[in-house]
Amino acid sequence: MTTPHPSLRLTDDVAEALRAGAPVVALESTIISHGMPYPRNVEMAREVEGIIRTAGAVPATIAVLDGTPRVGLGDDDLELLASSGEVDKVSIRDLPYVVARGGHGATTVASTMRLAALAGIKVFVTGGLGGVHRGAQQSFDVSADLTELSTTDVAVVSAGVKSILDIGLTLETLETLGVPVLAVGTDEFPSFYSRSSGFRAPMRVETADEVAAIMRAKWDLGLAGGLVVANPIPAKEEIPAERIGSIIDQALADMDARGIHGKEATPYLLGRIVEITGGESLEANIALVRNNATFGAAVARAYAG
Ligand code: PSU
Ligand code: MN
Repeated sequence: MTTPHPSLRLTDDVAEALRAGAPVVALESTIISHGMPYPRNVEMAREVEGIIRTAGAVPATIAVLDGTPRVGLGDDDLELLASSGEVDKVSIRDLPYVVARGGHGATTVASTMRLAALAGIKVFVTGGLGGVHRGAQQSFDVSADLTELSTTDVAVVSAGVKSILDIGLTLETLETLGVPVLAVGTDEFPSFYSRSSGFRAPMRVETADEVAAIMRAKWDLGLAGGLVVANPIPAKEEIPAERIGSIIDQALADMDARGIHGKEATPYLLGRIVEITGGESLEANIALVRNNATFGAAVARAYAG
């Protein structure tokens, strides 16, 4: 095992599990502070921790609080992340700033991966990954989630990539960066709210054991970096691609009309899609996170052996 980096503060249960080589699952906090409205966000955060515990792993939600990178949070911490307006969205480039200033930061996939790796955690569960934005040919807006996946040894369980992004260019970039993309039980790469995306998944797996074996094979070969585990939303909870497609187009048009870009883009789009769907997208989002928590805990158990 890795000794956790001394700048991190771990909860006792997370520290103990890591010492014992027991399964631990990292969770991000941008999804709480900037991905869902209050109070569904904090209910989701608590529920997902419970799912992971029930499945036999220890949840470690990650955030920066008062300048300290925290791995494992208490109930009050989750409440603060969910309800305070004072929590910045913190990706890799923002980490030094929020730490030095003693601020609060909700970590993205990229920064959660990095802090998880510094703690010695190998499996991370989220909802959706960042990627190459539509129009990135002009805007250069490519999430640091992708570059992080190229360097940091963590498997990230998501429901794929939303079509607020350019899914084809995101998959091409992951190939360039040497990141395995494993779709669970499907030939098609899933697109978050929908099981289909129109893109074939590069690799298919059926079980958590297979994912764990691929993680070992990658790192045993000295191939640095993460893996994308793309777990489709359950069929009964999906919003079919035909229906969500036009809603996403509407949200993108509204974003452009308001001149929103950069780190505000993803939070704005998620919120706007919740508004346009009258909350249906929020319920789908929560359902897919639950499903990922169950599978991610199984991967963590399989990897811990
Ligand atoms: N996609 C979602 N929900 C989210 C995010 C993405 O469906 O909450 C968040 C994640 O934290 C992801 C981040 O890492 O947005 C990507 O932001 P950016 O594109 O600014 O890197
Ligand atoms: Mn961006």
